[in-house]
Amino acid sequence: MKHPTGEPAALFPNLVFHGEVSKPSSLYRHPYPSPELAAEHPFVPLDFTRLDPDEQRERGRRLLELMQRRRSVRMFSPDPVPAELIDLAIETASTAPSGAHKQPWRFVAVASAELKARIRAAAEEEERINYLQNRMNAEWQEALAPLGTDWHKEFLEIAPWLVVLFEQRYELVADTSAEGVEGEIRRKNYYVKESCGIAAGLFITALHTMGLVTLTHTPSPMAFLPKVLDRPANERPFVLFPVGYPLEETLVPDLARKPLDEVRILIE
Ligand code: IYR
Repeated sequence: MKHPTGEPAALFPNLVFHGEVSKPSSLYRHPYPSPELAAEHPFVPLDFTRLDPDEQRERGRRLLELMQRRRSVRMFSPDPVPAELIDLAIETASTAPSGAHKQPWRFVAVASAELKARIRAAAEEEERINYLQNRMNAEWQEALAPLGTDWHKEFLEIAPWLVVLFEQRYELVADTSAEGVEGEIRRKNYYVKESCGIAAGLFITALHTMGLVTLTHTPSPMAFLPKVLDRPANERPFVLFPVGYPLEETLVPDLARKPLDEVRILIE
């Protein structure tokens, strides 16, 4: 049997699809893309393979089992991580859907000991105020108590990589409005936080898949990051991810995740 996408079934015996594929014309009175749109912006065929139901369940279970073992880590080993793995995670993150496909993110990956030291010093200066001078109110500090965080951020110097995800609040594009005009104009980005949040999730998933650990760290406020990393005015720090391996015998808080019933309401 030949797969509906044309993939030879023999190569992927467990991917064989046994059902019927609906033809768009039988279901939709308004085709997408419309012929007018397709004439102006040519579309390409979707690269998609329907999986066998057993295969779907198996993949879903395996991913869940893998992700259930992900933990945020605060005790990093100084062991090096090749830049190639960081690049793979960033490229995976960059597959995230984004508002109007603007991909409003920039990942700055820092391995420089000098820069990491400056980032640690600046982060600790802010966190000292948060924790010791009560910039975080009592309720907030109480919520954090079981995590045992404090103003010390040694891991920012010890982890082999610090990856800072910047959100691009707008885009700067070359002004080509008239001949001889030079300069840049602002173009809006859309759903920037949502887009960057999804990219961050994919980044974390990619790192975990590769056997690396990270922490979703937001030293607050993060205004020092664009200065230290020399980022343009359209970029704001979104999350700082230390990335590496955990120290031997690392301890993490004994947290449980909400069971399915507490996070899902099923309406059939
Ligand atoms: N930014 C501080 C405080 C902090 C806040 C939250 I919400 C956390 O989940 C963890 C820490 C810090 O990094 O220590």
